[in-house]
Amino acid sequence: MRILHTADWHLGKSFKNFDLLQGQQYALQQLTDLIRSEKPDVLLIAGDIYDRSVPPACVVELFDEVMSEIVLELKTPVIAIAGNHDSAERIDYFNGLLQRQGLYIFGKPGITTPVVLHDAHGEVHFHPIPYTEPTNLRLPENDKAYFDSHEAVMRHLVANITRKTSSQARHVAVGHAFISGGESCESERALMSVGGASVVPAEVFAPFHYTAQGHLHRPQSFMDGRVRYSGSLLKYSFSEADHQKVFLMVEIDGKGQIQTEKIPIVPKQDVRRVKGYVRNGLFQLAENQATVSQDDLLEVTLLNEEPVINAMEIVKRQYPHALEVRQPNAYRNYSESRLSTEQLSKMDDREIARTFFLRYLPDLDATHEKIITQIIREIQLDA
Ligand SMILES: [Mn+2]
Repeated sequence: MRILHTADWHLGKSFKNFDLLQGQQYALQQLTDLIRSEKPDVLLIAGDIYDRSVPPACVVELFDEVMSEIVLELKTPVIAIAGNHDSAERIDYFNGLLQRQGLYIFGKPGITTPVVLHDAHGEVHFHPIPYTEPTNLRLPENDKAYFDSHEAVMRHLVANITRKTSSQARHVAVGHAFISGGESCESERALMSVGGASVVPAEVFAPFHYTAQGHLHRPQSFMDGRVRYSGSLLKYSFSEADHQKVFLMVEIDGKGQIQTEKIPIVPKQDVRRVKGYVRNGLFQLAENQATVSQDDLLEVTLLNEEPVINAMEIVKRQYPHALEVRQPNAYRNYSESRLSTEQLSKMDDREIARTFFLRYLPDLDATHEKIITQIIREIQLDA
């Protein structure tokens, strides 16, 4: 059986106020094309379908369109779970009706009846384990107390599942957890945990032939590749600039052995970190930098050793999608040349202003000085 594994779509996410919906649509078009050409037996979405618990209507519409195409038109069943960004209750709406069409979407925890699919070797049981906060689930032995860690919750949920599993079938879990030793990045919202740890050891998923995980946005694997993160649909922070985002094609054979293939996702606009200078009011990339597309979403580090005023505006003239401009060297000399409180107390407002402007505008002339004096006088009159 061929299983297509994806996660962390975060539909509706914006990045530094830049709306990513078109980029998400572009990536999902690649997904539907892939399903059309490769005809996998099932698509798994391991949580964080949406970026927020109440996504805007246009975002729900995109998900609706993509699901209709995959499930109704391409006749490929989808098994999806809620992640920590999704609302468990909302994701669960119409669950019963949708299942009849082949869209299995689970929000609430504690499901012990698997979704059963067949191939030439027999049954494959898919076990959805939607994201659960430890404080959302009461202890079985004491219904007034809650679980105190993600590991305890996951061990409990997996034990409930394995108690009922058939040894004849092959088993695939779909989860959304932070696995111990996993590499995280800036766009994953920390998991809720009360005192206890938020991480879950990979061994907890040992009973399954394969576990399709969501939550960590870098593709990575554990336990000889039997527990895997597909990673997110797009790069959602500059800390992911070096990631290659993928869809995972997972082949499970008759014995439950796994083979995986990474299918790269081509971004509509890449997210990159670049270095450069502003000289004579123009931005230029540092010499060792690879070429940058006008469309790329950029974090720009200026190497100038003096502060650049309006740096963002200057960079954007060349790269309209610069989302952040950093100036780590600009204030390096600042503390040495800084005036002491004592020095400042001896200066009048005009002198302080003049010293400040001279730092940034070395060619301050008499006209500028006159304007500064005029403004200070007006402020003093107002006060
Ligand atoms: Mn996520």
